[in-house]
Amino acid sequence: MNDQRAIACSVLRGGTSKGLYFRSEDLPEERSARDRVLLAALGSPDPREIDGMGGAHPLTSKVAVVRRSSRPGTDVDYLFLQVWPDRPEVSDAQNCGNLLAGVGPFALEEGLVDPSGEITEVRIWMENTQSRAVARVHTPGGVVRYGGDAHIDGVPGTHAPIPIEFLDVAGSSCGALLPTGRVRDVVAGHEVTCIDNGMPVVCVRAADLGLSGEESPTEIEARPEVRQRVEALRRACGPLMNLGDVADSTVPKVSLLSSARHGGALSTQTFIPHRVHEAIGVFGAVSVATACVLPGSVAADVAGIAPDPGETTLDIEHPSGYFSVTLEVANGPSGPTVARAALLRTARLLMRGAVYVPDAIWGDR
Ligand code: NQM
Repeated sequence: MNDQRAIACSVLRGGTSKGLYFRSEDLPEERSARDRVLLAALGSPDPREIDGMGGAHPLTSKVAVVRRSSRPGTDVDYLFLQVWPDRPEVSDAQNCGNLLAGVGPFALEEGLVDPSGEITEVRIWMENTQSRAVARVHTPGGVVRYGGDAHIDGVPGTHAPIPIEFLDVAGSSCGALLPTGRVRDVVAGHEVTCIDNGMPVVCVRAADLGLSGEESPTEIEARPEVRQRVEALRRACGPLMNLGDVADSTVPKVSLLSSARHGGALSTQTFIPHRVHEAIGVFGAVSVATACVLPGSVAADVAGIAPDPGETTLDIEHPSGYFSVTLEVANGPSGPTVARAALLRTARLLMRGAVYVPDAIWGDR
């Protein structure tokens, strides 16, 4: 036996992110021990995460912790943890709808859920936001099928579709869909819409930050004055969104909006919150799409659409394509409300085995 501890682990691509998936019982129960183990497993803190499995970017330095659920009508509980590549911190402050796409396949592979027919419905409790998702995973012959003809922008090739549905994500982090109580505010001199339909997001016009909306993530990240203004705006919005001091938090995200260029509802460039997303997060897209259907919001102004009540699908453009979000819009007493959101992701099992951390990190030998 060597001087390392083996921990059962799978690596999956979930949507446009990638992460390590663990069964909850395979990690230390105590939080600081768990975080120490995860930092070692991913190789953080180190901008290259060279001594671990992390991918040196927030989108590839992620963890999903999954267990059989004891909640009625729920199959598994899913906890998302963001492992910062460059600082020794593990955060549960936000959810991740991309890693969520891998939870169904992982639960089936691990025997936490039994396959049922061609398509298995996996009912997932999302611990970070105390809300539910239902994912439909292809399981012909009782095994997960990863291959298929569904394409999502930001991922090469095609894979089996995993449709996911959300019913109750509004206000799950901020306490209300519109946490400031208004559809539009002026913060730090900018008109914004602060919204939380699964992810706290500040919507602001790209033009207000001096951008055309066509810059790539690399080009935006190379402009320190834009980064500083976005961060100042984000920190000012945090307390107004019931998130308190957000200096060290991964939320809210800031989505810069401009007119659609490829026939979608609008175009986005999203700070998550310090790097610029190559695409857009799942709940980030749901929140921006929801803002588009709320009259008077900054997003509705930019999108210029007025969807009828019922089911509507909005294509949210982002730097590597677009993200389709289907919303069930109803007319409430104080304007339109969104009762349900649905979208399509894919996922793929990449590795199944054990990840190693030094014994001294685990601390029991
Ligand atoms: O918004 C990036 C991602 C995410 C989170 C981020 C996500 C979501 O693309 O649900 O998926 O905004 O931190 O994985």
